[in-house]
Amino acid sequence: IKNGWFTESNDLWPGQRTSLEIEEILYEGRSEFQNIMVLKSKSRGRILILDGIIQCTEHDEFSYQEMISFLPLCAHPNPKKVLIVGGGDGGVAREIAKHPLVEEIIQVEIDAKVVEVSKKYLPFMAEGFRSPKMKLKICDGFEYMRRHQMEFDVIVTDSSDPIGPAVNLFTESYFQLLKRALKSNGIICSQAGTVWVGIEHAKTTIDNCKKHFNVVKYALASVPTYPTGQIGFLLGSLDEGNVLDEPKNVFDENESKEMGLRYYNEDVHRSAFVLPNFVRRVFQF
Ligand code: AAT
Repeated sequence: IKNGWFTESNDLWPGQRTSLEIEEILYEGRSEFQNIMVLKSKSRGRILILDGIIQCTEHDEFSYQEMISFLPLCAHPNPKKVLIVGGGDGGVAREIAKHPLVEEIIQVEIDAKVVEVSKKYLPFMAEGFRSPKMKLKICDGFEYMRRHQMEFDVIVTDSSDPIGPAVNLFTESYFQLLKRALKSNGIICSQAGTVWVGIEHAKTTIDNCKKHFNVVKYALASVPTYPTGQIGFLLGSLDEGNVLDEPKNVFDENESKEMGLRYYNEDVHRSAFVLPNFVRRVFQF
């Protein structure tokens, strides 16, 4: 933070920075795993920052949290039991708990301090932890996965970028563990970077996933405060017949309003998988 502006810079997106004007530092501290900051910005509400990287801002988090949750949930005919890996702010849990077919949510977050800070300073996201469907476990997602088999309908990996504790969550062995932890028609969805810078990282993650999943697709959403203003999601299905881009359960406008959906709808679902030529060519879709 310098002269009232926070600047995000990282080697994953070299040569560019995102800056937001700050009104107040609400929290700053260190956990066992990372540096944690909550700032109040002038134009984007409150911001959660881990190791200098923006995880979400109050004004645009709904785009990311709805899409990473409802793309896999609605691609599945009957998502009863869901696992979330990461997502310490609670935003993904908040979204998944809204789905009427979901009965049970297990969340595995590595850092208890992120949860504690989010409950205090980001209550509009942390409300996810209050759902009666929710069970929160504090441990490494990779380690948790080793101990679970044939258990989940959907697994959402709401992970930090591939640095620090999240590196493992993009590897081939992680996708192998995900496959084992899923039921036979299970679906996964992972945060998978941006196509505008470092597209080769997304390509590597897709290739790792393709080694273990029959259907692999990539979907796009816009999130103005993430690097390049855009983020992609990797979806994988064990069921060969599931094309993933066709929602199985749909919500009409009234239901969407009641659920507080501001970004996701069935047309957005289909269109998210439509990729520009340069992306298709790199991913070989
Ligand atoms: N909900 C949007 C914000 C995130 S949060 C990513 C979370 O993943 C953090 O809470 C972090 O502590 C957790 N995490 C990291 N590694 C692991 C692990 N190995 N096991 C479990 N949880 C982990 C994502 C932001 C994306 C940013 C895009 N630039």
